[in-house]
Amino acid sequence: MAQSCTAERTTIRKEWGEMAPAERINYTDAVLCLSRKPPRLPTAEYPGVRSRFDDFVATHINYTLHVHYSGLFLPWHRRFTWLWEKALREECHYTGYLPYWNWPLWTSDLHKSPLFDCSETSLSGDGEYNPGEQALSGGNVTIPRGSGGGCARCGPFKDFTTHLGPFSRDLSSLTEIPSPKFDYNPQCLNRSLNNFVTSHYNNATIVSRLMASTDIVDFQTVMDHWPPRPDGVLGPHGGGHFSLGATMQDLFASPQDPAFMLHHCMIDRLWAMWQSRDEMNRRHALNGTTTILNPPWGQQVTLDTKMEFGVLDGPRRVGEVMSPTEHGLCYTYT
Ligand SMILES: [Cu+2]
Repeated sequence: MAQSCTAERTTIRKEWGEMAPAERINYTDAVLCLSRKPPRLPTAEYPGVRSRFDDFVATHINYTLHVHYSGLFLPWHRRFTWLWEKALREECHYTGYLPYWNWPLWTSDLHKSPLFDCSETSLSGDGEYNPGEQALSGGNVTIPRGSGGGCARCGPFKDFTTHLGPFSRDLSSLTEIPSPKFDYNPQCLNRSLNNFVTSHYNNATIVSRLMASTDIVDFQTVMDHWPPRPDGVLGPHGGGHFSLGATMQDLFASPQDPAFMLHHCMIDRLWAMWQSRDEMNRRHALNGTTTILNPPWGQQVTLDTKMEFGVLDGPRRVGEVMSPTEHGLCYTYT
């Protein structure tokens, strides 16, 4: 039985920019450390999994078709990011807690943000300019190209190699994990900072609208589909993914961008804040199924729905993660 989460024991997750330079380096060092540790997943079944870092990527790939655009999105990623924080601390000497990317602070220019300014205390920055990168128009999204499009060549992740993906962006009629599944495909970290995307989808107005959501259906709609017109199919969740480049845009393999966990930490923060403003109606509010895009035949998520985490953790009931201060979780946000 876990110790109860008292006020003194509650850990505080901070915004990247409010962490001291040494704390940020402690974080990126720990991420690099995980990328050098051996994996727990078997290489025979998972040829592309070469490190402990890749255990997290492959686990995300494994459950992608259940935990996105579904009723499991918020609960599953809450536990996933918490397991990441735990691994950094227990396996790689990280002494802090998971930082978050507070989007509206840096929408005017990602290149100048402490997250992506390419300094030694950043998460690396833009990629090299790739003249071949095109504007994106797929489905209902049309967004101009970003400013990079090639490999990140500065900052802590300048030599970082990703091993999994890339996956196609076409989500239609996916019923199983598509190729390249878990194939080994070494690539550099691709970045293409996109101020158009972040300023349209991650601004303060959208965050306020998200926090003003009247119920969980509304909250999820804003998160993934706001603004509703004319090209509002991204929402702040998709906005964070599409403002960083190809690695982060990959629905399956996006945890390979070191900014992934900070983006999802912000999503978790906003969900936690929104939940705490109306305990009665929001603490246990769920909506959706256990299948991507909530098909009519999907199974509705309840507090008793089991979530899987592969080699990272045992199965967890959704009800175990509805609060960041219960069932072994014990954190809050600045
Ligand atoms: Cu995800």
